[in-house]
Amino acid sequence: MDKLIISACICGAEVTKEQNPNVPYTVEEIVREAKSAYDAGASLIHLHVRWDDGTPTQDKGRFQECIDAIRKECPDAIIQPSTGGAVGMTDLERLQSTEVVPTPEMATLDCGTCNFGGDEIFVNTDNTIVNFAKIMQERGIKPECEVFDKGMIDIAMKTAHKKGFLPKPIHWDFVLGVQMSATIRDLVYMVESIPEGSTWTATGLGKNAWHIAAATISLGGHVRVGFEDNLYMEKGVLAESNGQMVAKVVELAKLLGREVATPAEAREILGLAPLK
Ligand code: KMH
Ligand code: ZN
Repeated sequence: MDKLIISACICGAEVTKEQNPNVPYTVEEIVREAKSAYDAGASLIHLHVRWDDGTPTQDKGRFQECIDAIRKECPDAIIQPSTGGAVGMTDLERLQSTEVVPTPEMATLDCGTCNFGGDEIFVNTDNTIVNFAKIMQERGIKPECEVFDKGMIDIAMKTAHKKGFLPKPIHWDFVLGVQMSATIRDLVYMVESIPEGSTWTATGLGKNAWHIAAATISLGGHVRVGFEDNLYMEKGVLAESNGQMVAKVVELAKLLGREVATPAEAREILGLAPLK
């Protein structure tokens, strides 16, 4: 079994300080949260950014500022900007996060449209998926395919992969508990549905975070945790930082006998070039 890559989704676009005062908005807060996760054992930072008032943005300048500042504190972390942004953003807005310098090693590729609660719909048409994958390929960015249900695996394969813009081995992130439920059965179904040779990460929204993390560690996948997906350490106990959540995953890994990957080892597992 590969060593365990821990991804920290430190900020997200939807969660607020009203829900947990430790959710970061400003550049300083985003750096604080990235560093807490990195120091605790995360090798990958999945990044959304906000304006100081908490409004989500895909502004290229804001991404550049945050990534430059994170890089100073977490020199070898894999920084993976979101191209999902927030519900309602245009494709052009969303793609700005791939235009920072130097070009990101990875970025997310959302592989289908899904319900995001209430009247919110996160739109990713087949053409969007193909276009994003093509641009990432041209820029040398490795996609992490965000799949919110099994159908999105099929969509990714019959669109971007079939057209040659999403070559194997593909890296997937199973986001469970948004539109698909988040049982162990769901997780196993997703794992058994991806092409051979793939690598995968899983995350469970809210209360699903910890059983999905434990099962993922046991099944040989990689784990994502952080404020984007969950605000609690356990029922009724708010997380103080992303680092606290990463530390809980490190502890679970230790209990289950799985070693945690360094950023260099994570790059090797994901097929990324070593850091120069
Ligand atoms: N905030 C969601 C609408 C991603 O980062 O690519 C999209 C999202 C997925 O979080
Ligand atoms: Zn995200």
